[in-house]
Amino acid sequence: MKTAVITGITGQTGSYLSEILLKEGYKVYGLRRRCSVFNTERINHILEDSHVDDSIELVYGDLADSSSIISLVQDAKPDLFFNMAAQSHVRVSFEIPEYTFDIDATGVVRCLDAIKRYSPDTRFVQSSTSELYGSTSAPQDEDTPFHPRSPYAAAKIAGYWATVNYREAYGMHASNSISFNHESERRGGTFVTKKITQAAARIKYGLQDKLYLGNLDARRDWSHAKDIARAQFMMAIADSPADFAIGSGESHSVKEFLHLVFDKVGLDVDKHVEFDPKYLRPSEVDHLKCNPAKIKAALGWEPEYSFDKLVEEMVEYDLDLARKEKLLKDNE
Ligand code: NAP
Ligand code: F7E
Repeated sequence: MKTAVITGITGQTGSYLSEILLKEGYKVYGLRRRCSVFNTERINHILEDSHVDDSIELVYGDLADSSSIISLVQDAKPDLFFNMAAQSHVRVSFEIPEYTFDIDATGVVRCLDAIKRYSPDTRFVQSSTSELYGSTSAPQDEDTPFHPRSPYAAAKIAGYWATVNYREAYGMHASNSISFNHESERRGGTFVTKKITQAAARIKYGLQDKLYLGNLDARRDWSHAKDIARAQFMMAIADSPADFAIGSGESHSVKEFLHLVFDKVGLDVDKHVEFDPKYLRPSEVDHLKCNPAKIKAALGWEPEYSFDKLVEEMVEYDLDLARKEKLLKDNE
C-alpha cells in the first residue's frame, strides 16, 4: 500500500491534504502535537471513518523533537512526506522569533535529514511561502528575488534553501511549494480572512458588535486551501522535483475583502470596524500576487475556486455557526 506522512495534519491545509491522499489510496500517518485539549477538530470526520480500515494513523511528535520524526520515518518508510507543520503566524513570529526559527527552519532540516538517513527514496514537499518575497514588488514567481520581512519569513527561507540543498546534494525528490495565502472555512481564527468572516457573521446575529483590525491596505493573493493542497500533491507525484509558486494570480486588499464580506451579510463597515494598532507588524509585506505560469504549464494545475466563491463559502459557513450559537444562547 502507498504511504504518506503529513506533519501539521491537524492544521488547515494538512487536513485537506489528508483527504486528498486518502482518496488516492494512501495510508496516511499524521504527526500531531500533544495538546491539553482535543486538537483534531479539522480531521475528526476522517478519523471516524478510519476506525473501520486504519487508513489514517496519528502519531505524537513535534518538529522540535528529532527522535519522533526519525521514528516516524523509520516505521512508515513513506512514499511521500509533506511538511505542513509550522509556527505559521507572521505577527506572532515577532514575539517568539527563536521558537519560530526552531520549528520553521531547523524543523525542516530535522525532517530532511531523517529522510536522507532512513528512507532516501521518500519524496518530500516543504510548505514554503510567498512571505519569502516580502518587499519585492508584485507579481512574484520562481525567479523573483526574496526579501523576508519577518522572523517567520526569515526562518522559512532557511527551510526553503535546506530543501533545495538536500535535492542538489543528495539527489532527493524534494520540492518547495511557494504557496501564496490560502484560506477556507477551516482557517484559524487569528488570520485576517477568518477573523473578518467570523466577526461579520457574529455581528449579524447580535453576538458581538465590533471588529478590531490593523493594516487594511496590504494586498494578498488569496486561494482556497483545497486548491493549494491539490497542487502540493501534484508536486509530490511529479516525475521530477521542483519549486513552484502557487497562487491564483489575483490580488485584493484587506479592505476589499472586508467590504465584500460586510456587503454579503448586509452590514455597514463604518459602524462596526475599528482600527487597533496592536495588529500592526514591525515590518509589513505590502503586496503579494502570484504568477502561477510555471505550475500551470508543468503540472497542468488550475485552481477550482474563484476569489468570490472562496469568500462566499467562508461567509456561509460562519453564518451557519453564528446562527447555531445564537440558538443555543437563546435557549440557555
Ligand atoms: P496552520 O493551520 O497554522 O497549521 C499548522 C500545523 O502545524 C498545525 O497542525 C499545528 O499543530 C502544527 N504545528 C505547529 N507547530 C508544530 C510543532 N512544533 N510540531 C509539530 N506540529 C506543529 O497552518 P496552515 O494554514 O495549514 O499552513 C500549513 C503550512 O503551510 C504551514 O507550514 C504554513 O507555514 C505554510 N503556509 C501557509 C500559508 C497559508 O496561507 N495558509 C501560505 C504559505 C505557507 P496544532 O494543530 O497542534 O497547532
Ligand atoms: O494577514 C493584515 C496583516 O495574518 C494578512 C500565513 O498563512 O499567509 C499568511 O500570512 C494581512 C497582513 O496572513 C489584521 O497586517 C490587518 O498584511 O491573515 P494574515 P499573512 O501575514 O499574509 C502567508 C503566505 C503565510 O505563509 C502565513 O503562514 O492582513 N491585517 N488586520 C491583519 N492580520 C491579522 N492576522 N489580524 C488582523 O487583525
